[in-house]
Parts: sequence; structure tokens; C-alpha cells
Amino acid sequence: MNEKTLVIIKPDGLKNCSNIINILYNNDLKVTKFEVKELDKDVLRQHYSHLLDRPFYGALEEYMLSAPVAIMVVEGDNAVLKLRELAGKTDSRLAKEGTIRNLYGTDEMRNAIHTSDSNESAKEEINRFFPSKTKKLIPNN
Ligand code: IDP
Ligand code: MG
Repeated sequence: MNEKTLVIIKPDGLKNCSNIINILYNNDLKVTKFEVKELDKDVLRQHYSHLLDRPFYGALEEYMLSAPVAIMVVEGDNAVLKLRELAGKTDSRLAKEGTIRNLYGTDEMRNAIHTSDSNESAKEEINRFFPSKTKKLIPNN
């Protein structure tokens, strides 16, 4: 089934962005939206709301705001799960050989890439980072 997922090439991954995109295309996935920008504290707090009370959140925030990131919508058959597999385990040192985190990450925090963990979070994350124009026109009430 064709799916969309949200990928963030993290600050430490950006220098390998073209290699990472090659991996996606070699796995029958394509990039349909792409933006390079610096994140801010507010959007990061939303994105990592499940980690706010963890002791490492401060370090994670510092890392994620340390340099620009590339935010992408990636599409293809089974894209959500495929990306999780291509990314590898959260801790880059434990990620399988050939996965993006194994190739380009360093440890449990600096792991080169974020990918949505379900279809539901993919939808939420895509809306967060690429809000649709029509949505913006609807006034708050
Ligand atoms: P995921 O990115 O594999 O889905 P999550 O548990 O959702 O993993 O964590 C989000 C991000 O927070 C990770 O990708 C990593 O950058 C960071 N992180 C997770 N666990 C730790 C930790 O124990 N120490 C430092 N950073 C962590
Ligand atoms: Mg996660």
C-alpha cells in the first residue's frame, strides 16, 4: 500500500544527505517534499513530546538545534515500516550493518535520522512540518 512518512535528516546526518536519499531511491521510495531549516524549541517539544521528562532531553534539544536539518516527506509501498528498517535501531552502535544509523550515526542520540513510527504519527508529523495551505486559511474559533 502506498504510504507517506516523515523523515528528518538530523544535524549530524546532513553532510550525508545525498547518500541517504540514494538509499531511499534504491529501495523504491521517493522524496515528495523537502526542506532544509533550523528547528526551534517549540516545534521540537511537540515532535519529541514523549521524551520531555527524560533526563537526556536537554542534550537531545541541544543536538537537534545545533545545525540545520532536512525534513522530507517520503512516499512508497509500505514506506513507514520500510524507513524504520532502513534506519535501524535507535542506538547507532546496535543498528544492523548497512542501515542508515549504522552507516552515518554515532550513538543512541546522534543517530542521523528520524522516521515516523506509525501511519498515525506520520500523518501528525507531516501536518506539523508541512501544514497544508488550505488548513492555514481556516480561521481559529
Ligand atoms: P527513534 O528515533 O528510534 O524512534 P525514540 O525513542 O523515539 O527513538 O527517541 C527519539 C530520539 O531521541 C532518538 O532518535 C535519539 O536521537 C534520542 N534518544 C533516544 N533515547 C536516548 C537516550 O537514551 N539518550 C540520548 N538520546 C536518546
Ligand atoms: Mg520515535
